[in-house]
Amino acid sequence: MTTVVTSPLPTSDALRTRVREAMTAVGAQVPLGDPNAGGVTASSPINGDVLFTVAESTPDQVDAAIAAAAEAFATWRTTPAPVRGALVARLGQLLVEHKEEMASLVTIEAGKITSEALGEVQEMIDICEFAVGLSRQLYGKTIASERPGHRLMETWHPLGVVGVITAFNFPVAVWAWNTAVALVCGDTVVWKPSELTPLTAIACHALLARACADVGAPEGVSQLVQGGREVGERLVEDHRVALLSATGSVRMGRQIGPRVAQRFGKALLELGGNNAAVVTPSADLDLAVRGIVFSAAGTAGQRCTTLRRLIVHSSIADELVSRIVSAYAQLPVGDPSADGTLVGPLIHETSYRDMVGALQQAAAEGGTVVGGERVDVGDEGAFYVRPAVVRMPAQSEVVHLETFAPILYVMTYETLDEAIAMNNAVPQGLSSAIFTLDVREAERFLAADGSDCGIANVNIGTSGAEIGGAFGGEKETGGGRESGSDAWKAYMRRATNTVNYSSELPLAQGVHFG
Ligand code: UN1
Repeated sequence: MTTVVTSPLPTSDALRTRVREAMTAVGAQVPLGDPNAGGVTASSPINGDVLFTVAESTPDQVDAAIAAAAEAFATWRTTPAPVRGALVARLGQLLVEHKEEMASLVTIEAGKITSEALGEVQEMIDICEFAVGLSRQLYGKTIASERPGHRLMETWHPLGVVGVITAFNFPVAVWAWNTAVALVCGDTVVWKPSELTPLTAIACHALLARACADVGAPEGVSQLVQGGREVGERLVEDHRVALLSATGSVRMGRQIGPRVAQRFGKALLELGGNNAAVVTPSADLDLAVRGIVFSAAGTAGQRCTTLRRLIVHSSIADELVSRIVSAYAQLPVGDPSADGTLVGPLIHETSYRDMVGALQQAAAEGGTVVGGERVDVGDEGAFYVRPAVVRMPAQSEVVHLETFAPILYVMTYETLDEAIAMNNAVPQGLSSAIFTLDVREAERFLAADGSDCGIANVNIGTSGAEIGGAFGGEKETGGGRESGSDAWKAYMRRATNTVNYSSELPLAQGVHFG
């Protein structure tokens, strides 16, 4: 039996009060409209109600935001990188000071449980720290020249205005991955957050504006525009946007990628995932169950890194599934802001309908569904579900789809080759994992003919990556890399420089000319 931990849910008035308190604490001055006014509606999946409205950016405002970012770029790009780092350091400090208020906004707008919302803000703090260090390490290479008296090197320079389009499920961290790195790289940013999370965006932006004022950086380095597809399209089409970094569905990426390429802009795409974990006979099942349950049911299945497919050796499948099912039965579902809740709401009704549709299709394709029911929280407008485990006879059509909800499809395998082939058989290639205590199996999974994903883990789940690594995936996931490692290179332009300090002019490749 699932325990619903909170009844009744907080009222809309209580949620509005929490929003006002958090916004005031972070210094966000933006007036929030009446829930019935037009514009971008700020609702909460906690109870499904519209809490406020936020003005949608007009085409002129989007144009002005891009122009202001382009203007700020002219001075920001020549500001020394460690000085740019000081801005990001200040942003990081402000995030530390306001961690709880920011997390509370994430919980209200995205429905994340408190611990995960705090984790998301921590992810912002972490990337700020990383970017500050990076601000002293934007290094190029010196390469041995084939010519005497010549120096051959690479230098990295700021790229320009970076357009950032983010999704509802990581309403603040993904902005921070892009913005912290872009700012130290000398770029300026125009951000279009998800229409579902306008408030967290206003709060982030207010903190960055404060950081700019505190360190004397031009406020124009960061711009916020609000709205839906049309607003995003302006960023996609505008030649002043040198890099468009977009997180969202494969469908969205298919539209954005070619259009940015058409104008020879750069695109960094972080699209869907359909992540699998392979569990081999040698696996530590206690550890595997914990990793699987967090990855599959955490964030109510709404991470792009969520574990959606379990590929388990036939000899341990029954035991593993029964342990997962009993762990699921103990997951408290309900108000994400209440202590003890582990599974919060789906973002909206469409998500719930998609989940119902996928489970029906899975059953039609021969699947056995456990869980997946809607949980009654006493509010018709909110969509809470029990995470579902579905035993599938094979990896059929529905398993190839990414349904943004807590559905874990379980399939069995006999040989590791077969398991790896199943891992790689979906169109997306974001994250993957293997649970094994056999070093040969682990290494095989990570090898060139192993997992084809951008992330491949051993003995941890598919979600919850640290910021220090590059984040992103292959195939329909879009190929982009954000966050740590050398992902910064996507935010800069590279120049190859050859300096001749001799008094001769030897040509490369031994060419003689005159
Ligand atoms: C996303 O869902 O778009 O690895 C990002 C994770 C998080 C980021 C997820 N650090 O699950």
